[in-house]
Amino acid sequence: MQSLRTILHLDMDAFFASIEQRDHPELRGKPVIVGGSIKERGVVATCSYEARRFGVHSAMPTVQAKRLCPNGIFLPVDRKKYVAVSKQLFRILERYSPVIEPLSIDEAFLDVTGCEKLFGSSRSIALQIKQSIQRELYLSASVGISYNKFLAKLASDLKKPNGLVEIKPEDLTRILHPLPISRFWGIGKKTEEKLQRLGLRTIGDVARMSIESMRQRIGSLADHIYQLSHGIDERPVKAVREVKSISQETTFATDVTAIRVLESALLEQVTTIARNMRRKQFAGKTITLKLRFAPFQTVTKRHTLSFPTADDHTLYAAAKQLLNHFEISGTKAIRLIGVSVSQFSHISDIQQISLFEDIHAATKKKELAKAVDAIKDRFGEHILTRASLIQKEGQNE
Ligand code: TTP
Ligand code: MG
Repeated sequence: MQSLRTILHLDMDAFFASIEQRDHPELRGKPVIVGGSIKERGVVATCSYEARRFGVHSAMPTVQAKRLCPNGIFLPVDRKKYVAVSKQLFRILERYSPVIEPLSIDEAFLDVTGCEKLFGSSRSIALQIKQSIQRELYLSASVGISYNKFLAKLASDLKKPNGLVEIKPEDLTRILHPLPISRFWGIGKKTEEKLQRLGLRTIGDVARMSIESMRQRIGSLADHIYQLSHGIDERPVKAVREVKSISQETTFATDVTAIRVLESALLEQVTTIARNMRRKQFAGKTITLKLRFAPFQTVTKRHTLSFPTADDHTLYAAAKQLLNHFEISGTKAIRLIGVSVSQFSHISDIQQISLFEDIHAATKKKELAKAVDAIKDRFGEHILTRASLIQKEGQNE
């Protein structure tokens, strides 16, 4: 049974060419071709719909485009400008849903499930987005609406340019099944060829096959393709928000004065944060410690390391040092402790490990952290606990 979701897929129309037509009114209504030059054996990045009538399309050598459309207006790619417009586009989309998955410079999925109360029906949300883009950017977009990603993406392409198409469950046989198998989204050319060799031409042909014979003929991909042919696609819209920091906080049931209890809480928090960072492939430089003294005085201290890390030990050592700076004497009661790590880099960008670390030991530690993460992923967060945490739990008894 599929969960009920409402997903929009938005794709700008002739993106680079439309921006040029917007900025140069004399180009409107004309065949505009944006791409590399003939001299440099360039290819077409895109072209206006007027140029498409001549058979020009993306990735075609510009020399061939010139032959097909000799009176076309050929322009170079002004990538900086298009990236700036793309940023403005995504700012508009963010007003309508926090769950946005960009697919390219001019294309995104939006999960708008539950946004109906705020903005009206999914069709009305799509219309509002299209209108905002038109009013603010003077550009047109095509939007597809459906209950999953595959169908929403398909829908946005059905009435380009300036389209708005919704695919409902009852439309499957009418809209989906007559389409050629090249419209399956996310399957490679090889699989497509395999399906062709089986004599399957349309998505409907696939839907009518028995799943057993599909499995025999194309192996492990059979189930996925079969599901798509029946309009089933459970892939979620994956929001990529810029993560600026990862933090953890603990509010104690009773105010705490013992440093060991604070340290244990801190270790647990840092371990969780570090694991989360490794999962996201992040390494962070700045560690911020937050303490709330009873009744409600909150103080923070931060430290920036000379190198980014996702290592539990290094992060914990830094956090503990910050805690020591507070000189908790056992008299001041603490209600809340929290820690956050920020100033992230992507792990793949970090070539160097700390000069002060033994490389072998560092690798070992990383391997250990990876193994622990894998176990926790399988069995849950609380399966492995560090010795000092167990000690803390023992003390509490
Ligand atoms: P697309 O969305 O594929 O194309 P488009 O927006 O120009 O036209 P459509 O109305 O069919 O959506 O790609 C978006 C931009 O990405 C496009 O304007 C130019 C660039 N691009 C390339 O540079 N090379 C390519 O091969 C393709 C397909 C796109
Ligand atoms: Mg586009």
